[in-house]
Amino acid sequence: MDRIKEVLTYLRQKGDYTSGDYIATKIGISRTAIWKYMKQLERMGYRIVKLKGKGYRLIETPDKLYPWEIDRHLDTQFIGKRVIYKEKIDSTNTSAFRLALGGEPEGTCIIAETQETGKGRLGRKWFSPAGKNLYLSVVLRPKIHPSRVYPITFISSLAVYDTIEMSTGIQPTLKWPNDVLIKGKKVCGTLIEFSTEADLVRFVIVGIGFNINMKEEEIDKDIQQKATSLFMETKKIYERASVCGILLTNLEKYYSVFEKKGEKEICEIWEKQAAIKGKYMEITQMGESYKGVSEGIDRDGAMLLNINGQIKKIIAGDVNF
Ligand code: BT5
Repeated sequence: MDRIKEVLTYLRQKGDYTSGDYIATKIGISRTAIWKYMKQLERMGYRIVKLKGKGYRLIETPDKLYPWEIDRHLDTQFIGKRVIYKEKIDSTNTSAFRLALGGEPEGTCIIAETQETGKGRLGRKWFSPAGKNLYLSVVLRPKIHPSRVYPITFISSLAVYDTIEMSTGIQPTLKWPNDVLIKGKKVCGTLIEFSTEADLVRFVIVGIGFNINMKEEEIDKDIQQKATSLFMETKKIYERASVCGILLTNLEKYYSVFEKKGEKEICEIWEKQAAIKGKYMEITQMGESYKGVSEGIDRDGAMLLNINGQIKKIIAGDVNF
């Protein structure tokens, strides 16, 4: 993989024809090996033309989430430095969980073009059409008590918020606890899963489903009314590897705020951005429904709902405005 990345770097350097000899000398491999890499790149969807006496020229990069393509847009110390890429997977969260149990280090990102059993919360499904959106999971290993895990969902939502704003100029809305919406429709959801040992968190898996280039007619009928994508909002196609690099960079930015300043700071930033204080809402939780005015969120991420003067703390649920 590192060789592929190197070959691509030299191919892109001049933006013109690059001789096989030049790349071969730079990398320290034979011209035949270079030719083999060109063939491999073509099989992966890259379009390369060869001109006698001039060399190779890259004319098209495929819309694939290859690790080295994401890396070009990454500005992090550890998140996304190792990316495991799959065309198809059961669920990136399930896979990341398995890998983390086996000792996968902090920052590793598992990404797939499609998921066969993408998961939402409470056993719900995450619709994951191939080659359109982002489905990824990141392994984090914060040294915290399990009670402090919940606000990590907000780290993800805030990172997605900034990514949408930077990529499209649109300011989305944040909906408690884990949604990012554009004009009331869901563009992204986060699923946190974690493992503990005694009083400590062993690892947290941050799973993000982020709709990028999905078109209206490609959406499952069940969710057509409530889901959207960046394409549907702007009528533009986005380079997913670039959006992914920006997202992982933003994720590390907010994770470092969490590590340095704690969950209280993250909850405060999220609360401000979500502008939920004083909003009337209905929250359903395990079949029970509560109506009241939001007093904001607690430092552990729970919603504080003022129901006729009484404050009820709701740990998890679904909000209706
Ligand atoms: C979530 O659950 O929003 C968390 C979604 C996390 C998905 C990612 S994808 C990568 C990683 N691997 C996984 O297996 N999962 C994570 P929840 O709040 O329960 O919302 C689920 C509900 O959102 C569903 O019941 C649908 O109504 C709706 N939904 C499903 N797919 C959607 C999509 N692609 N876009 C928008 N809404 C969707």
